[in-house]
Amino acid sequence: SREPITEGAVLLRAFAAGEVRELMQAIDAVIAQAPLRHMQTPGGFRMSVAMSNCGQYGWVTDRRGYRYQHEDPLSGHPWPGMPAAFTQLAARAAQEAGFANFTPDACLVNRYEPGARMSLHQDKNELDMAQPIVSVSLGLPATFMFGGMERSERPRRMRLESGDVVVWGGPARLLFHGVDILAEGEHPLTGRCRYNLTFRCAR
Ligand code: MD5
Ligand code: FE
Repeated sequence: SREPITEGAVLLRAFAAGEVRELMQAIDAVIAQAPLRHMQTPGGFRMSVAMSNCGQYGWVTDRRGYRYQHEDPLSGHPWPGMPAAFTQLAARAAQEAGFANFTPDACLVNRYEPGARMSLHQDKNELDMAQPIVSVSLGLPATFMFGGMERSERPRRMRLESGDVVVWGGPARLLFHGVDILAEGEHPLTGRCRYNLTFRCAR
């Protein structure tokens, strides 16, 4: 089903539900090459979400700031390639939401364990804000929060479950958003974790 969330954002409920096992296998292959790690914010805090990347560019943060880079700072090698199953899913989802020819060059892999969260932020390290971001939720459910163009706006809350895909484009591309503290749980395919894939056009 295609459910509008707010102007520019579309929830494709269970869009990837039939592919969770295959996507998790592809994630395992990516993180075998580029391990999940807790990055540091520019302010010196350790992120509770563990992250890795695949594709031409990867999103990183450390004391020097937020940026995209071609190499994994842990290894000095390029990030693993984007699995075909990822590229195809992202393009199909974007198409469904009205964005033809979406070809992401970056995929951020987020792993939330119980207690992990992501505080309100905007994604604005990408060059072309006309390109949407496609987000795929896998495993344990989470409460996603999205607000307005200013941090002060009180966010709306929405439950995201395994296989749900959200396409954030147009006026929704720069909304403040985050993920509430993940609750305890166990999922048959991901264990005690929620994974989120976010597909972006970085350059
Ligand atoms: C997550 N990740 O569930 C989310 C999914 C991140 C992040 O926020 O930066 O890794 S991406 C949701 C998103 C992307 C771009 C814009 C908006 C939401 N939005 O305008 O609300 O781990
Ligand atoms: Fe974000």
